Amino acid sequence: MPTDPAERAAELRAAIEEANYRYHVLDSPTIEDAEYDRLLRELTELEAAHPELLTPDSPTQRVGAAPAAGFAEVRHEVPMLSLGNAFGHDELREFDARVRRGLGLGEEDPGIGYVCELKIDGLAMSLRYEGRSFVRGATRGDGTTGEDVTANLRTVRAIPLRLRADPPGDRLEVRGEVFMPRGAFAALNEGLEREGKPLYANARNTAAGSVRQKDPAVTAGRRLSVWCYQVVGVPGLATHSESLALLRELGFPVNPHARLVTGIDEVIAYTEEWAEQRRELDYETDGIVIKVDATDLQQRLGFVARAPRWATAYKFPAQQVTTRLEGIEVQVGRTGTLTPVARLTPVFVGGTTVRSATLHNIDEIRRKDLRVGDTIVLQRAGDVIPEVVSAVTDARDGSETIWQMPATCPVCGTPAERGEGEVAWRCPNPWCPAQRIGGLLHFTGRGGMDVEGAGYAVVNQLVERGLLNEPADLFGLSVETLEGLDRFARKSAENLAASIAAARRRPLARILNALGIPQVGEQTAIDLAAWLAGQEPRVEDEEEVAWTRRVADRLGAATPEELSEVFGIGTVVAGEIATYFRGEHTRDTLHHLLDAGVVAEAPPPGAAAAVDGPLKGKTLVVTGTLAGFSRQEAEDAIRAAGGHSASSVSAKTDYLVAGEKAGSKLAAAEKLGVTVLDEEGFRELLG
Ligand code: 3B8
Repeated sequence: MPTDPAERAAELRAAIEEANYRYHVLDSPTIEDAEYDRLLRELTELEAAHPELLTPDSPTQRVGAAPAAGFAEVRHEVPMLSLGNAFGHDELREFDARVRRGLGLGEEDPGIGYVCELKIDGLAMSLRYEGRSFVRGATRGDGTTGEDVTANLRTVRAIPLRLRADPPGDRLEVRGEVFMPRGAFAALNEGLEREGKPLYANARNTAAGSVRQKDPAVTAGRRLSVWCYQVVGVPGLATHSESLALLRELGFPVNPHARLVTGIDEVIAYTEEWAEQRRELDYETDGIVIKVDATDLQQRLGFVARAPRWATAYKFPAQQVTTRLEGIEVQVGRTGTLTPVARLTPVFVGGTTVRSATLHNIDEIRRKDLRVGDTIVLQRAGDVIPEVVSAVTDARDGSETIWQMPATCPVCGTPAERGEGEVAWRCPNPWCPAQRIGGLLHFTGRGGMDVEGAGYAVVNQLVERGLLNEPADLFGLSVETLEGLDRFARKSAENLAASIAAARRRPLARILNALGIPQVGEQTAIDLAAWLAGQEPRVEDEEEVAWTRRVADRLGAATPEELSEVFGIGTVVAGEIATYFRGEHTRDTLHHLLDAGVVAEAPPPGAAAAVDGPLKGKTLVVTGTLAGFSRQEAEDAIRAAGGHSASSVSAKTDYLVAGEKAGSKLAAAEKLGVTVLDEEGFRELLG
């Protein structure tokens, strides 16, 4: 053993890196866990005794300090796109036909070389290396801007902190999917169960939460892993297969089941092979990714909207199971909407244990003729929320009962109302506790002030104890108070207090969205913020506090006429917004927030300027389910193309994009003569 500490440190690092590589990349561990821990401990001690030997890419540096503020934004130089979807083999053949047509190939030409990969149900990440060192890890975010989660990703042992070989060029970006292995997820839930704590619903969301939480030590305990599948910006790679080989050489874990095949029939055979076999893997997959292998062909095919034309994601068919409808409960939302929710005998479907599923509204229950006590068919496809498909009428024995919507709000007892032509019943009582809790949760939620750790359990307790009556109260909660909550220890109370403190300053649009102004969703909040910033530009050197006050005053004085001039706001909504800000209750709410030290970040200059694109100046509404886009993706695609995504159909709407099960919005569009597009038409419009 060398006596020179520098030499010994190098030796230990090499041994630890080798062990990691053998474990995560080669899947053939050569040393015991105990030996690994011993090496790591020796290196830690050595570095403590000789701090000059410490390097940022040392394996001891996986668990570092939490970033002081929230996660910094990261702009992806090359956008992180998403994949189009193919459901069923016919759609796979259509994908192949599009590829061949795009390349000008005829029937007689040979099959395309495709790489088939398992589609890992995790989170897309970007990993950046300078020289051989891991320097930055970021989430996909909206594809253009993600979050810097380097400190958390360093704890993922499958991510090499140092490369095994020099990368081509001095900078390298690798993309891959971070996930929580089934085994790690099960172990985590078993631990929680023993402690009597609530369980996590599924591995993917738990992995997402683990990557986005504040303390790297917590992430380290979650045993996340990664499969890498893409190299960005390395010239001279002729095929995707070569990229995968390069990734392996550099020391990245590349899924061993990727396969190069020829022609779509072989792709289909691969999907069949994995449809069942995938259940034996220690990680969840929700489909197969198919990529044109040749890089020059990829370049010729290019991109549509925000997805490459040279790749697609085949989604495994939805899993269906049967279970029993034990009862129907009514939930009261933030706006008072009463939503019937099915209480089910728990079943495992699509990677999650499902205990409840929304039934949307009473009309839906009648249409499907669902009765309490029925055996029902439940379906869950990919990341889609579980859906009650139908009742198994043959299984009825006569004991089933027809359910009635309660006449009163189950929370406050106020008689429920249903507006003319509306499907939903509502609780009209603005003081209903359910609405208050819903409103507060909206305030603390992701699209709002994003207070990590202020979920239902916490908000509900705070409201019940009279500690949280209105949004501003949140900012007055002390660590001591929080420590008194059920299941709170000093550390969790401190963490929550820190995330509350961090939430004091948020972009103006997010604050506006957080308020839960009637009819104002994410997009309208963005438009309103841009307008306000134009009306009340922040003067150079002006404190944000002062600017926030000016903006609040301006809002309080806004007339319906002015508001209806704001891009994207119609006259009806303008009236509601003006009434809301004139209300005494709103004024109090805002003043209390300002007094509690809430400040708005000014939108960046030019935020209001429309993006140039095929949808510039157009307003679109998306309704129903689209096969190839989630709702968020469709709205992002509209904004990226310069368009405006609104939530309700009006005379100002240029297009309604109607997917499966489009309902009242489709009817409204037809009545107003608004052009209705199907998904295909929408894609064409996006160019
Ligand atoms: C291009 C290629 C997105 C992806 C991609 O296992 C692109 O390749 C992508 F725009 O999202 N979840 C994979 C997986 C995901 C993607 C991918 N390959 N294996 C996955």
